[in-house]
Amino acid sequence: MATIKACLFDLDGVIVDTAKFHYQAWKTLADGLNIDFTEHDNERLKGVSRMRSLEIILEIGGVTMPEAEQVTLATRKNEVYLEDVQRMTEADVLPGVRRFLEECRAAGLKTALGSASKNARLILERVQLLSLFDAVVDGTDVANAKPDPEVFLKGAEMLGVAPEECVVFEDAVAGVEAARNGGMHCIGVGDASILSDADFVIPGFEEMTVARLQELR
Ligand code: B16
Ligand code: MG
Repeated sequence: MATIKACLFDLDGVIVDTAKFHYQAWKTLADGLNIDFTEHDNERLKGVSRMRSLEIILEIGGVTMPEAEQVTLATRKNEVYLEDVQRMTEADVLPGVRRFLEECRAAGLKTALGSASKNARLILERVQLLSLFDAVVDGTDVANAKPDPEVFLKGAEMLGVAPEECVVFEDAVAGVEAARNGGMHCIGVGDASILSDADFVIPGFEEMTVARLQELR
């Protein structure tokens, strides 16, 4: 049985569903450029950085533009996205997440957030979860995106816990790979057929308990 001392969480798709807000904001931008950007295309942006997301959309539309213009567009998209984030409340936390975080802390486990989003702290504040995390590593703290393990290794280091004593909760394939590349355990959140590299997959946190961490080998 594995010894687990810390739980590390991805943000979008695990703690909150911000993907729908990202999609709406990118869709507005794509419409303005006459690029046909679908919800199916949006799957490719999950866990990916803001600038890389824009590159993917421009690739879909076969559009090229100078980098300075790309920065302007990405900034504008973020302003639109933040209008939705500002409206977020405690009610936007996905079912069971707050209870599981509280259970982790009561059991003496450390908790950290590991997200590609530069808005991660703001979102945690909006949904009133910031105080339940011992460490937050976000898109402003790392140079290498998932599947590079940097975001999770930094989190483990801040917690003072060895990678093999950490379990990562992830909804994206690149995030599961990042956990694996960092030598960590991983519990997938979502579809088991997609997250096949995880130790096991849960549909969400409603049935998740600290006792279930004993299933990790
Ligand atoms: P921002 P995660 C990721 O969050 C999202 O999944 C991804 O769609 C987004 O592009 C990225 O954050 C950057 O977000 O524009 O707020 O910096 O899943 O790593 O928590
Ligand atoms: Mg995610």
